[in-house]
Amino acid sequence: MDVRLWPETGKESDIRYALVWKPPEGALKDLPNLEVIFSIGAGVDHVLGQADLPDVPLVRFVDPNLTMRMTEYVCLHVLLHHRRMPDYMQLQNKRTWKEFWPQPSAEEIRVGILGLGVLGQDAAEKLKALGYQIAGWSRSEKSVTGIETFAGDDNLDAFLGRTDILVCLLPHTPETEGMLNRSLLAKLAKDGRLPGPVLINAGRGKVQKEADILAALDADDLWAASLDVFEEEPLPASSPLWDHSRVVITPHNASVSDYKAVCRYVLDQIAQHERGEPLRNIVDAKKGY
Ligand code: NDP
Ligand code: OXD
Repeated sequence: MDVRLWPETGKESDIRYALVWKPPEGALKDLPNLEVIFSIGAGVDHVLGQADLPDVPLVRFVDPNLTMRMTEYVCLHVLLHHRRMPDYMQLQNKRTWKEFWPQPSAEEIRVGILGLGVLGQDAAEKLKALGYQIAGWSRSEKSVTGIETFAGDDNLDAFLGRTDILVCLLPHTPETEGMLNRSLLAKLAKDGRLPGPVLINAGRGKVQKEADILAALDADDLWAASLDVFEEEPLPASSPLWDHSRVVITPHNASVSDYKAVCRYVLDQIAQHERGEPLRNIVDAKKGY
């Protein structure tokens, strides 16, 4: 295909498709023949936030490679806290051999996944295969074999009350903004087999309140956290999260879009569109994801 790299786009009327991550304001307006915007990421909050977004379908990235990478991240961090790796790494630094900390088995640990979409469902299935007790929470009712499902705000407290390790794979929307706050974290199970509840957020940083996460850690409402996304990215060097012994930080790379996979996906969707077939994974702008 004839590909132009912004801002060297040539004649604006030549452009029929745009492939974007975080487009600069105004980059997408004044393209009179634009038919589709493709997002390089699964999340589209930053695209929907554009002031002058053209009224054409916005297609998000949904791909087995992206899903697999996120599932790797989620399984890694659930296991990391369950098997107390941060503690063992500190002991290793001190050349200390300590054999015994209580080692509950996976089947004694209840993982709850906020957001039972493409990524949440795959992570749920793989964690289930490892033996964990899994539940998921979504906006609409779901039925997933072997997984307890909860839907809507009315069932959120029941979901939290049975959760030892909370995994957030929610998009950032007006409804989800700031929902990982003090009051939500205080509702996680207190009768689990780990020393306390664990939070893993690989959804979006604006879904969490970092000051509340720190307060919950101080108050023992949380025992540990793995955070891949932050209210401000990069996470400022001044953030106390960096120094917290029970917080694991990764730089928003839980699941990075693989460029070959993105190209395959976009070429395939364009071919379908040009054959007159419907596009897949169109974002619902009203829902925001
Ligand atoms: P999906 O759209 O497939 O799933 C989103 C899930 O969230 C759905 O189950 C949806 O419910 C649920 N949800 C959304 N809003 C609400 C709400 N208000 N109340 C309850 N449930 C809600 O998205 P993906 O699984 O593909 O991706 C999820 C997010 O992961 C992305 O939006 C992105 O922010 C993040 N991401 C992060 C990456 C990283 O590297 N850190 C990489 C890739 C994605 P329902 O099913 O009922 O619609
Ligand atoms: C995404 C991301 O949304 O990488 O795909 O955050």
